[in-house]
Amino acid sequence: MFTKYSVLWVAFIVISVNAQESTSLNPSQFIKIGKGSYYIETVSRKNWFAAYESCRQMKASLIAFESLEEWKLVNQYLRDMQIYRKYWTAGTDWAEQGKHVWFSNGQPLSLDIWRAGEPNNYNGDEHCDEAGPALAE
Ligand SMILES: [Ca+2]
Repeated sequence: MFTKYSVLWVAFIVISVNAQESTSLNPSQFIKIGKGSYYIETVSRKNWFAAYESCRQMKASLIAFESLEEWKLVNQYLRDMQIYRKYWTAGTDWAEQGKHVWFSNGQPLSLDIWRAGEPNNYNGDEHCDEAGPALAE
């Protein structure tokens, strides 16, 4: 079985080529949560495309949750680490407005895991879906 490598990247809402900050990617920093391996970037804020590009450089992808269980495990980890920031997922409706899919596998978003308002198209030009841990459960 292949290990799935997923990245949770702190979200930077503005879609701008100047939104990038340098970061030193270190694929050895993937951590095991449940059956997957995850890289959690909390410092370098990037727009969705720049974040995705950085994921691909590490042969990973922005996170596409496959099950409620995966989402619960990841968010429990984030709460345990006191990480409450919103992060990018692979969810987007760039291909067809209003139809949100996981960009990494083309599957429609079907899990009820989103913060209020998401998945959305913030400001009419964002097209990308952030997630983040609830403060308590
Ligand atoms: Ca959004």
